[in-house]
Amino acid sequence: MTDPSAATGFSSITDTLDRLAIEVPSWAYGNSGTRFRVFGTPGTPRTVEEKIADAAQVHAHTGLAPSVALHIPWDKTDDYTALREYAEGLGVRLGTVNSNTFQDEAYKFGSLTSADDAVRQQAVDHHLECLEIMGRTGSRDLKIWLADGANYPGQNDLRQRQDTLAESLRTIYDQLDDGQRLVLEYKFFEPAFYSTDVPDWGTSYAHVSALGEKAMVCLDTGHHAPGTNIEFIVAQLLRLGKLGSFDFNSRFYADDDLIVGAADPYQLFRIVVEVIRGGGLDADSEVALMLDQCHNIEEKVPGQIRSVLNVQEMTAKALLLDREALAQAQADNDVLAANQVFMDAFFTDVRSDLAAYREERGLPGDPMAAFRESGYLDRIAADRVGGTQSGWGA
Ligand code: LRH
Ligand code: MN
Ligand code: MN
Repeated sequence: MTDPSAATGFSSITDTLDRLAIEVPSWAYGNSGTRFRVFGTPGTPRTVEEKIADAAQVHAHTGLAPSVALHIPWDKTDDYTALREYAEGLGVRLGTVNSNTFQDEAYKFGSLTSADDAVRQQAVDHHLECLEIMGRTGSRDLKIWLADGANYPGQNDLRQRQDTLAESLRTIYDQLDDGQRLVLEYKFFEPAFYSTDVPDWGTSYAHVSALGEKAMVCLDTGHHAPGTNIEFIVAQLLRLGKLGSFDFNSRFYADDDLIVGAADPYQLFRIVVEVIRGGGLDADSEVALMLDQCHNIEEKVPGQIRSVLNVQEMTAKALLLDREALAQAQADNDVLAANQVFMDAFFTDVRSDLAAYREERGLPGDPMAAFRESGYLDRIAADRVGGTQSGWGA
């Protein structure tokens, strides 16, 4: 029998695929929703340990998600060393620590950008606490997303807030240990609708460049205006050596945080093509791939499994892009040939090759089916009764 993977060249990409690691967010396992309603799911975690146990299921079935991002204060605990050991006992690591200055009354008018020194100090102190936690969890990255901004023209002194932000970030940055990084996430709207203090990659880039080598940009795929060419931003930031991490998700309309690759798998493919082109999947790459998602109506653990599989599938297609043929067509200015080479990679069906690839590594060929058959969801629904289910914001 002929080897089916020979036709697609699949065997040439497995070394890179083996390196693919996608961090999952602890908050994906909690309940979430919209401002209209939060729907609960039976078996939703009540503690950070239960969130980590769910995340470990994603890794066990896919081999793709070896670490879990934490959110402080949502995942606060008394003993982070014990939490780290607990996670490692389940086969996963604790990853990025996400700060949170978007839910306290004190930050109604801003946090790291606030003109009020006491408020700003409170926000800085929160980040210093996150750094302390990172020391104990063994985390590399502190991720900062700010809700700071204004709803009305004239509300804030835009210039003051950039200056104050730079000062606040400097104070935090100076406390980073060797090997730790600060990643600054941008978002063009919400909850501030007129002006956001870190609205775009350029603003994030300006701040992290001023800080130094340990500061990088975080690109959340859901944080752009419709029609934005995100792969261009990826190419540019990689070129500048400042793409620290991704928050992957899909958006249909706003900052939906829906399953990555669900709205527009072709966009995800184009993004991954640029990640590979810029060395983001090389063995020495420090670009962190992470999901930033919530599952409002679907089951959360299989929602996360589907998500990491979507990234894996688009990565396989992107790795199969015939770069030589593409370079030739580009050099010839053969627009249609170049586009065809590109589309051929996107339309290559890698699903059976990926199933075989997983089985060769002792993983289920169909992780979604294997998880469903494992009975895990029934077990957690039965076990996790009582207590308060965690959710986005708790
Ligand atoms: C808000 C947001 C942001 C953060 C997350 C915790 O937009 O989705 O992307 O990373 O909340
Ligand atoms: Mn995000
Ligand atoms: Mn977001």
